[in-house]
Amino acid sequence: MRTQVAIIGAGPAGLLLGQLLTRAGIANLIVERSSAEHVLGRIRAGVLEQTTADLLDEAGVGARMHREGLVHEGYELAFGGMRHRIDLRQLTGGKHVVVYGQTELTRDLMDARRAAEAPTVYEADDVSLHDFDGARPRIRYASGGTTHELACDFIAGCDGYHGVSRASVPAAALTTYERVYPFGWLGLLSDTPPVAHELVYANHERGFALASMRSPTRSRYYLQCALDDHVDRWSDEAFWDELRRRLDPAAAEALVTGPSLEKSIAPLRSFVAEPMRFGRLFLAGDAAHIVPPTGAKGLNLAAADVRTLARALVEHYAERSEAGLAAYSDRCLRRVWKASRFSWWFTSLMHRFPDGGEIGHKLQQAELDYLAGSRAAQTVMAENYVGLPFEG
Ligand code: RFL
Ligand code: PHB
Repeated sequence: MRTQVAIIGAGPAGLLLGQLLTRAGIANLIVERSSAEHVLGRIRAGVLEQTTADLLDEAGVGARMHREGLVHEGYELAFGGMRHRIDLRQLTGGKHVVVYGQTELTRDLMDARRAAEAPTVYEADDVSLHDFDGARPRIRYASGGTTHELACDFIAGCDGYHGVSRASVPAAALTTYERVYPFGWLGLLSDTPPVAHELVYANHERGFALASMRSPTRSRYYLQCALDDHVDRWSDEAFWDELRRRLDPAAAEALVTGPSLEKSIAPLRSFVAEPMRFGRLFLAGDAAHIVPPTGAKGLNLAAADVRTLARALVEHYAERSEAGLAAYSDRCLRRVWKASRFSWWFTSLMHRFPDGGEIGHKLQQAELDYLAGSRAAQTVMAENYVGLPFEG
């Protein structure tokens, strides 16, 4: 068996890369460890930068996002019992974000892939990568009780933080940078109207809270929790009570509660692996980097990597040029580090740190107060939140 680009992982990075390559006439095969249902069952990102939305259009999968996605021109910061609006449109010269769930985006990409009859192997076991430091890379995987080998020109490692791609690179060839935060996020999804029209990020002495949404009738809320906490310890009632305490009084009053559809805890981490290319293996998305979700950047960075990789591969096949492939890692990492910095900063500003003490909380309050009164500070925040422009 042979293809041009073997893609490991059918998350948003792998599916979007596959779609862009298929449209450009470049043969690709995706191998995914889980089932399609499992991939769709993971409740994750909700906020798309305008550049990500534009890329979905370019990939021909933007129609439902335009119909059902919610355009947000601002969001609110809650602290000290009040809410302060960050006006994205005014502060960035007309930019916005789109609230559209990762589940929906993944479903659109899966549908497009099926319609294009591009091959995906779900429930692939024992995926392994070979000879990617030479001219003839191969991948091997087991499916339906048989071992398959696939020769290819390039391998795209889109298999997330725990995937096999990054782990296959010799340790000495990668430098990794990591910070694990001393708390997690407990998320709850419910078929209740969102508490506000826009997202509310709350800094409270009991911990961070986020009010987000998936649609006018479906809400997504998060609470900062301890690292060793467990979902079983949180009844729906306990979740709603704690959320009410952390939101401003007006939001707490307006909150509509209901049974949870899903509850899960995610740890928070900053992680970057450098470089993002090793021979003919290219890492993209969470396989190469993780950001804490506070800045809503993870999915957007995955899309930005894929944009750069797809352009480089198209250029390679059309013009026999190595320039884009050679520049891939540096180009991506410049954006990755800026998004990592923003995500770290926003996380540090909004969460209660166990060892931060009272002074930590006071300093956060001062910075939030400054932010609320300074257009310059708000502009910095807004231009990072909507997504920095692409360079080159
Ligand atoms: P994924 O989505 O993890 O997909 C990787 C795929 O690879 C498969 N895989 C393998 N396949 C074959 N062989 C192996 N050995 C394999 N090992 C793994 C996996 O099964 C999976 O299907 O990575 P990808 O595609 O890079 O996409 C990244 C995004 O999913 C992630 O960055 C975002 O979800 C992060 N994120 C957010 N990003 C945003 O831009 N905006 C947000 O609002 C936002 N909110 C969030 C988030 C992530 C969260 N959690 C749970 C970490 C909120 C949360 C709570
Ligand atoms: C979400 O809706 O899941 C979401 C929104 C904004 C974030 C993180 C997660 O910063």
